[in-house]
Amino acid sequence: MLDEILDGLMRRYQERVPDVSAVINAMTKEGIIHNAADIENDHIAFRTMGVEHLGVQSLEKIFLHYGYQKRDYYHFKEKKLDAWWYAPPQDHYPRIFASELRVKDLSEKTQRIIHQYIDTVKTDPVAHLDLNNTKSVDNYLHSGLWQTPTVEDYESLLAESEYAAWVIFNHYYLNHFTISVHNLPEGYNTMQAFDDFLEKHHFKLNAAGGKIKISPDGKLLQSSTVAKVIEATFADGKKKKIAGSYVEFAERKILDEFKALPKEQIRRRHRRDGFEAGNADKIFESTYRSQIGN
Ligand code: OOG
Ligand code: NI
Repeated sequence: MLDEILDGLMRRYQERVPDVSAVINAMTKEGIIHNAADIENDHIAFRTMGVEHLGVQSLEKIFLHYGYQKRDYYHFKEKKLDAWWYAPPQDHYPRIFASELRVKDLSEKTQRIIHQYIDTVKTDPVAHLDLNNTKSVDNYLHSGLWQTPTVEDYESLLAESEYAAWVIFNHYYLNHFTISVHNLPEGYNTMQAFDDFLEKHHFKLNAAGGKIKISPDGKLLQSSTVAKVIEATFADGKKKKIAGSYVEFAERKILDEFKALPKEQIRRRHRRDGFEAGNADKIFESTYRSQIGN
């Protein structure tokens, strides 16, 4: 059942983000993998509006129902975001990183614009879902929760919070999936080696804070492509090129106490788990104008 929900998320995401297929094709052509099924999905990420009825406490109910466990909390002061990560019920499922915008911390004007859209949602939509019905969950995750914004509103939001603008337009569409690089063949199994491969194939990487984001313990390394620019149609029929979604890459190094284990015995629990606020802060910028060059 969880498989159906994750497959549905990945299918729409792959349709919307050409870099997904492009990266998988490049990896297959190079002989790094046989096919997409060989890729370990490290985590997927969602963005939400942090208000009553919406936000992480609403969305998380879906994943808690399917056996995910809530783990650490992260705060992003400048970006006015909160986030949590969730451990999957089994190792072959991706972790989840879910963030929400602290709407109350924004200017009055921005709050007014946001509420103009989201106030049509009067109660927690997830509370009304039959969570055992994978079809209705899948539908929910791909439904427009509120009306498509006008270009003017979108641009006003963009000026104060790029995240706010992204969520108002994209709703809960998957923000990214993440390829684990540490289990790839030799020559591609470090973040640097994988980034070299990506750049050789002309993928543009998010350079905020450097292309490779490294946790203070040195054990979680992350990179991401810059979001694909999509031609979006707004409420008034006006079109504008805006940020869509992106692809992320992660290398999780083996924890010191398991360094001596033979390679074939290494499992997820032997590697650095969780996330890192300093890395995440820069990865958020994969959809920012400063990175997509829009
Ligand atoms: C999430 C950014 C953070 C990570 O792995 O730390 C992140 C986002 O852009 O919504 O993905
Ligand atoms: Ni991520």
